[in-house]
Amino acid sequence: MAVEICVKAAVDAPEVLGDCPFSQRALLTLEEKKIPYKMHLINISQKPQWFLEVNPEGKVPVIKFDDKWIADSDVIVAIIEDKYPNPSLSAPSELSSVGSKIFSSFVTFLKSKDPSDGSEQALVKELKALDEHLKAKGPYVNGENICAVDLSLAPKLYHLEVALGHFKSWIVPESLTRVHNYMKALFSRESFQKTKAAKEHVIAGWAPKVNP
Ligand SMILES: N[C@@H](CCC(=O)N[C@@H](CS)C(=O)NCC(=O)O)C(=O)O
Repeated sequence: MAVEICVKAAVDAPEVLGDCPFSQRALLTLEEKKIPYKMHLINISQKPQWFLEVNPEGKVPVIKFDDKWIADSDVIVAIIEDKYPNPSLSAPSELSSVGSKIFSSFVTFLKSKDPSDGSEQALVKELKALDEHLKAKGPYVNGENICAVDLSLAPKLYHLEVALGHFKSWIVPESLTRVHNYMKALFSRESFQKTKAAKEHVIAGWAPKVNP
């Protein structure tokens, strides 16, 4: 029986895949391991009763294994790795912190209305650190092969590119060539193309947070 997974529907089009980076991370893991799955799109502003019954916290993604629904992308990815070890996506534990502050720095900068609050510089600092890491170890975080850290970062970098491009006309500095190549490599993978939210849905998802 195919694995079942609940992911976010687009906020402005509940019949299509939405803009949740944690949902995409779980989908990317399934795709990279070629695990068949059945996807349920959850309208976050009108969660179905059956979904709240299996997952009272109400967050996506949740995945069903052995008749049990499991929440949280960290837990989901660990269980998938355990049950389906090939191809391995695991990486040494010291790599789990690579790029781990990029998403929160991006959100702070995206929401910032004060150009002098240092939020842009804070994001650039995190992206520079990633660039340095990739220079030493790339093209992916753990070298030649894609790993779970990349699959966590990929949707976040996509949101960063789309949302900062749209709301602030901002792009990752050209000097960070390894980050640019990394994003290109991630975004062009078949798994990413199959699981990404369309740009307009990413923008619609962030709009209420940028202009509350
Ligand atoms: N730590 C969770 C975060 C999941 C999460 O925040 N999901 C958001 C969508 S991107 C959600 O379900 N929000 C709906 C809600 O909080 O009601 C994970 O990694 O899975």
